[in-house]
Amino acid sequence: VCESLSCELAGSEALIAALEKGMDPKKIRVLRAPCMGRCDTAPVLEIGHKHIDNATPSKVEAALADGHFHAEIPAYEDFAAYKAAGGYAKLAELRKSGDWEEVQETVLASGLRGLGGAGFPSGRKWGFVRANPGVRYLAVNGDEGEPGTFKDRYYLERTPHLMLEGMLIAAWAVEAERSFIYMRDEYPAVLEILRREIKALEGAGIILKGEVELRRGAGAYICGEESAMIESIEGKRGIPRQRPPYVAAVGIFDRPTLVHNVETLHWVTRIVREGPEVLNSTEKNGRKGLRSYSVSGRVAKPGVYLLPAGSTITDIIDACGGMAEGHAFKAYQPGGPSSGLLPASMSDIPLDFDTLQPHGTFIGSAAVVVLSDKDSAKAAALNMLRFFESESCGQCTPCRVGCEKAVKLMQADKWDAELLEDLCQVMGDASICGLGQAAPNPIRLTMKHFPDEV
Ligand code: FMN
Repeated sequence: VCESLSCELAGSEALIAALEKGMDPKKIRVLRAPCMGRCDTAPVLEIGHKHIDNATPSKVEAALADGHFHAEIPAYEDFAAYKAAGGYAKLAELRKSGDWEEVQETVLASGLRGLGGAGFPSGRKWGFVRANPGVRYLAVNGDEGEPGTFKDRYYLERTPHLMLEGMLIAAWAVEAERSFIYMRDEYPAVLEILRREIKALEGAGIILKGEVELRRGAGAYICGEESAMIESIEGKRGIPRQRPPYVAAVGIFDRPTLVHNVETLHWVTRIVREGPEVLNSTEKNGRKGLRSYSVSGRVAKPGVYLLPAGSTITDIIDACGGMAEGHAFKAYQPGGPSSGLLPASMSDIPLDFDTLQPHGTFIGSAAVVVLSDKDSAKAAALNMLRFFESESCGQCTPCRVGCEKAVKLMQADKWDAELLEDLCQVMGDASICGLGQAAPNPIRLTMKHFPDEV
């Protein structure tokens, strides 16, 4: 049963209690597992590889009686349909007579920035990778482990070839010999789609056998951090590397490696095929571009919404058909648990790269969770820190011990603000990677904006 924030808001605790009470423990074991990336249909659980959306005990009983625990493959645009609509023509043209610097210019002109969370300008990264001699590699980051994020799944379950062609264009641009797709095992339908479509690409002679390798993740959030992902691809335990050297110089099997998020590559195809205007012609609140917001929590229609990058939470809630019935807007998580919580009074900030930093937070992968007057900011912050505690890889002490201590301190009726701030300082300054560095955000923002609750 998924227990991350959106599922908790939708009643995952009551669901777990009901399942534990009603099921035969000799036959059924209930496990907690954040986050399944289906926050738009919370609460969610998985039996084998079958997902139960908007789960209830009776739906679980029916699924158990049915006995089929396989993933359901949605209808999607397959190779034949994509090719018939002009897909892979651009790749063929580039491979034949393209100038990689021209393509890099187009990508830079579009303003495309990494959509895995860090927001690094994508075209510039290509230059860094190319500057290193080599056999070079490419890795697609499909770990999507940040609770509240489900945009990569959304695109892969509909138009997988936009990512695949973008991956091959980027691989061509940096002269990568092989591409590795690191895909979380929580997305069995996506894994099956990719298996089929990579085979179709091999069959059509667009890639050689083995040129693109599909690797399964095993449920660790830390394996989305690019250097930990590379360790995992190499067959080792996924823990972040010390940097420098950066993965653009020393990546998979010590070779220069280009790492991109799934959605970033989806846009590479669209930019190369449709021109940089596909992104840079949209302007709102002084911000350029588009952003795929994964929206869940107390809104009428949760889902992935492609909106101008300058959208505020008010625009986003409007796009979702307003608040869920009976709920009044209280607070929001702008970009995953690493971004913490902001109050409804701060609803006029464009939710884009760079706009949230002055407020002590960031957009990350744009995983927006909306909280209402029925919800507790304190409980939400605790949920976020519990996630970090369980997902800390344990390599560095500030994160491993810090997350655990923070959870203990946050369980008190009244938070010890001074001690927590001291802890936040150490975690932020001294953790090796972004997990421990950003884990203080929910603590600090909750103390700042919801002092009465803590
Ligand atoms: N990037 C992703 O694309 N997917 C993830 O699931 C993901 N998880 C991360 C988890 C942690 C703890 C950290 C610190 C970073 C994570 N990232 C994730 C960001 C990656 O390290 C990296 O910046 C990104 O994959 C680069 O691709 P992009 O430039 O296309 O965004």
